[in-house]
Amino acid sequence: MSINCTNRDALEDFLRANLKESRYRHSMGVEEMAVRLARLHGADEEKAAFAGRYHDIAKNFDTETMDSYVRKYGLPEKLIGNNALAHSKVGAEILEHEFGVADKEILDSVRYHTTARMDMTLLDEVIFVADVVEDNRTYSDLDYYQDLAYRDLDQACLEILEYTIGSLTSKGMEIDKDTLEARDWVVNKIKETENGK
Ligand code: DGI
Ligand code: FE
Ligand code: FE
Repeated sequence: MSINCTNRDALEDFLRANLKESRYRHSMGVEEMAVRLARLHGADEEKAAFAGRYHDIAKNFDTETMDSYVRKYGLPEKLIGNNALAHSKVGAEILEHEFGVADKEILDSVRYHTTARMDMTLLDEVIFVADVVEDNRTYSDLDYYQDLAYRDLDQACLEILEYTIGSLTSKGMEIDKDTLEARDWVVNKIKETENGK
């Protein structure tokens, strides 16, 4: 692997030390799925592997640790106490500032892997979808979503976003602006692709 990073061994140790066993397994699953999707859809396989492997590096921090990183890196105050949204932003900062990862595309794909965003890059889409369809996931429609991800990455993004928005809405939870913008953006992208056919 030739992704630039100051100390790959230390990064690997940090990942192992900070993830629970099941989260570590998930991360290996996302790496493998991200490579598969990158190959199928023409994204950079090395970047996909790296981003997939480390995307959840901050996921298992306790709230106090997460909040201290949110403050350390001057991230938005709304992330305080919100591990679900903070872990992707904090993860990208840790990769950049503590392990010298300089590749913006990798950092952004980690940063937006939870919410997605408008104008997603191909790598953003690969990581966003791989996170949800990796082989260790256990929900009942996994086969359907994997097949969709292999055939049509934009449509997979859309259906995952629709599912997330529906599920958060039914729980009365706030939907991040990036998630709503991502949905509108991908709807348009699909429309334009169909018109161009
Ligand atoms: O870290 P993973 O579990 O692998 O997956 P993830 O990074 O997609 O995180 C899923 C969590 O993020 C789940 O608890 C729902 C939450 N989430 C995703 N989009 C939004 C969101 N939470 C809020 N409040 N708003 C969102 O738009
Ligand atoms: Fe995550
Ligand atoms: Fe994940």
